Amino acid sequence: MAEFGTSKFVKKISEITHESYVHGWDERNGGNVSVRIDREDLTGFSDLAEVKRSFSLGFDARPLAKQYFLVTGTGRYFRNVINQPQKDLGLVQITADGQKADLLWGFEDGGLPTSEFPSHLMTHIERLQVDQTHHVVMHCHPTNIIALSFTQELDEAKLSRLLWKMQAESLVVFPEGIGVIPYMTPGTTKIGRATADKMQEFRLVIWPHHGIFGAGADLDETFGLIETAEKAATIYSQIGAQGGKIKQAITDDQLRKLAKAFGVVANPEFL
Ligand code: 2HA
Ligand code: ZN
Repeated sequence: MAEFGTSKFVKKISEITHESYVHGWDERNGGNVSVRIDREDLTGFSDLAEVKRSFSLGFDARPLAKQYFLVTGTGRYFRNVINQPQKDLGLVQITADGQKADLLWGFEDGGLPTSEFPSHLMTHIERLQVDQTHHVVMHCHPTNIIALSFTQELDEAKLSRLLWKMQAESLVVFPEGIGVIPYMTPGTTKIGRATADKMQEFRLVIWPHHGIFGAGADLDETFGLIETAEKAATIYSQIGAQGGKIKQAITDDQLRKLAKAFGVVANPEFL
């Protein structure tokens, strides 16, 4: 394992990318993560005074002007981040005019932020409107969620209810349900806009035939959110593997009791 310096964010993002890889959700360069870091939490990054390079963002990120993001690099492999975080991660600051990102640390061998950086930043903008504690956006390729996007209708109510009913945990962890966008070409501002629009209502958004986007307060919470949805989808796959016949299931009434017991409000459009 590499020396992480003293930033707790570099250590944590390295651990989470490795875990996601081990789960099988980040083949090759699949997946990307960004963490918004508050100014007072920048301790542990050496020498932030100098702008090393600048990247054009391709959209107006003015709502995030001056904000700092630790982000994975385009083309980089999640399985490697833990061994070379200074190459595969970069700390950038959005410029005052919202047009560019200034590199302050990392990407030491010439790297650039993930191709999905527009989707990440647009999502950060929307999540901040809903919840100021939100700092993390994570994208990866969880196998069973992707499989669902082939076998199920791309309908938010139906997908949310299916995932809620696969285990008692789902409704408690994502009571608002799960969003879904139509299939689109990745790495574009168009898919970024569609994802961010869904993030006004949801913290999880399925990219059909591709993967998932999750958002949350910190890396543990965001990864846990994706893990919970993928666990539910895995149970659905296993039910299929066991013959697909459901003898007994969680009822709507049981979901309502669950929500009440855990003090969460289930999306009233879905339940
Ligand atoms: O970072 O997963 O969607 C590679 C991808 C693009
Ligand atoms: Zn992807």
